[in-house]
Amino acid sequence: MSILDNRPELAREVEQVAEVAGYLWQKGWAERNGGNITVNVTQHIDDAIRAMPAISEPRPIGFTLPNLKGCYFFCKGTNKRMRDLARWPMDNASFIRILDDCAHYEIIADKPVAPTSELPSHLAVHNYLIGKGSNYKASVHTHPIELVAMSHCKKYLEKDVATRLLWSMIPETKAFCPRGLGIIPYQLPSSNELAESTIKELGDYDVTLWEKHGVFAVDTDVMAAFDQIDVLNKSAQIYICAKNMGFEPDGMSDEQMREMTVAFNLPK
Ligand code: 2HA
Ligand code: ZN
Repeated sequence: MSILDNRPELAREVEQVAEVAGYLWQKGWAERNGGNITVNVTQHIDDAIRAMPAISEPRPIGFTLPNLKGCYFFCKGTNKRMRDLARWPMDNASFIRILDDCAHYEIIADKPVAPTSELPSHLAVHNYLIGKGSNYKASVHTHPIELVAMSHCKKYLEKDVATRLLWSMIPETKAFCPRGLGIIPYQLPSSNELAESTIKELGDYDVTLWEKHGVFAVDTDVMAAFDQIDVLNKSAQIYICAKNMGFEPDGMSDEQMREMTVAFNLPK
């Protein structure tokens, strides 16, 4: 028996997570247990799921997150590998229920796989998204090689320097990542400080770059969050490829960027 039996919409969410997990591994962005994914699946939860007994004790989230009352999430497991999540999603992730105190969660299915070490930051982000009435349901954290490499240089950590550079490498980047790349100065992984600074930047950006660590992206679903990271990292690869050929790429001119922005009706 699985929670996914006779629940095609929920099963589809899990399939999408598994598909993205496979991409993250194939791209070399998910060494060992690197990265995590959480999806707010509350819209697919029925009364039978609400009545399901917990298969773990209540565990503290670390924050009180009032907008998550009654919410359910599908979360990659801590210490689990993306490449395993791709093949066996229900052995490497679990569904959790947020308890009414909004400060604890419990695992409900299928197996008692403890959620990601970044659960506090992921849940705090979901709490923030719900609070602002967003339709975003998925968050993805991963370690894209070229973007992380760029985050080791102070120049690219100045506000919107990397955004402008990456947008100018290929016209589609601004079209498909119109809010650009927010920058989060280095913080300890899994820390509340990292969660808090990520949330601040998500007011202006869908994708944030954690200095010397990785990216954290949000979007309507897991595939869309992955696509934004993929598009940005592709631009980073083009930039680095040009540098490796021995020249500084010109990038699209300001005029070409303006033309694009108008033609695709993008934010300034
Ligand atoms: O969960 O990438 O930052 C593995 C990580 C933590
Ligand atoms: Zn990480």
